Amino acid sequence: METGSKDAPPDLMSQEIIREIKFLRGMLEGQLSGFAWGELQREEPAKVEALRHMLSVGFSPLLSRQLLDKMPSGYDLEKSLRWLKAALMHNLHVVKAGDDIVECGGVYALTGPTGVGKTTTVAKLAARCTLKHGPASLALITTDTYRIGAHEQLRIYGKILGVPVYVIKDEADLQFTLSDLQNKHLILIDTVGMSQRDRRLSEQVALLSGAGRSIKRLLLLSANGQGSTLEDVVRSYNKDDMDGCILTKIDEAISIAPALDVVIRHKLMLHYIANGQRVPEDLHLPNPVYLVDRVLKPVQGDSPFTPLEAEYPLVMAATGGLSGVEPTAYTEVKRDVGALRG
Ligand SMILES: Nc1nc2c(ncn2[C@@H]2O[C@H](COP(=O)(O)OP(=O)(O)OP(=O)(O)O)[C@@H](O)[C@H]2O)c(=O)[nH]1
Ligand SMILES: [Mg+2]
Repeated sequence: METGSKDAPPDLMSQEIIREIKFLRGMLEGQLSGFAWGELQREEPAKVEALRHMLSVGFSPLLSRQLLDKMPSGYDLEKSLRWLKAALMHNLHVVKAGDDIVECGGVYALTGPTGVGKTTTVAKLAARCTLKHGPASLALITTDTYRIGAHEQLRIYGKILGVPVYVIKDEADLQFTLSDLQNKHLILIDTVGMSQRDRRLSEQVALLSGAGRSIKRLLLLSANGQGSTLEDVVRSYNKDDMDGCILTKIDEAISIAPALDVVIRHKLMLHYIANGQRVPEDLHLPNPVYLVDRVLKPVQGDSPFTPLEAEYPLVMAATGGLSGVEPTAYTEVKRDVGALRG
């Protein structure tokens, strides 16, 4: 292999050397992962099968590896899949019936990227609340003053339900409106759809955190989104400021693994799932048994995104390797899945 010409300036030469070292390192990691995979396959075939299954349904190599590392040795395939289901359920935090938004009340802002279903979900929640506690128990607020006619969508829902809709312009306006609505059981704030890469996102955060009455923030994640995009959304919306999430468009997702993966790894409390456009029918409290059952169902048909048998070690190598090779993890599954052993 050539390591640059003698005449190349020193900066260019060192860049070339670094590139080659990286290339060699990648090759070495690939080979080591191949060995590790082969060894694991010999010693723990059921673990490898479970790992392959997780990857093939769309879980990230990071979560797959973290869970499989915790799986006790010596299980057969059936037992390992049962353990996997239990571990996923254990790590999926869901709101239980009776503790949900409609029941408990409060002030909730629904945030998230454009078109994820914020306004529709506000309408679904509002309809539920109206049915349960009456229209007087509820108020709707929208911060969407940017786009022409944007608040009309919410106004129409408000009109149908007999619930007032307030359009607020700034922090002071929000504060004033909230203090006027102290007697309401539930206040839902529909926010402007914004790309997670939009710099105005910090303005939105300031608006919501500046208002006096404490506003709980829920992040809406579209279950049909790609794993890395969902990851980017959760990071940009600062998961630590969030009081949980709602998964929308479950009905459109071929696999809900990327969405559940993000929810599990970031320990987001899952409040609801939405599985269609109908208001109010297509909103449900999350059922972990159903979700985990569905997520582990093999993805139908051939997908060009599913690795071939021989490619699994490469996938693991490219994303941090098998056990023994430290992943560049930004989060960890910290809850003790060890409690499930035995
Ligand atoms: N299939 C499906 N469609 C949904 C779901 N939730 C919302 N939608 C549809 O997604 C589209 C966008 O929904 P909106 O509620 O306007 O989304 P939004 O987040 O308010 O959009 P912006 O305000 O533009 O950011 C509409 O056509 C909804 O009917 C769902 O769970 N499943
Ligand atoms: Mg909207």
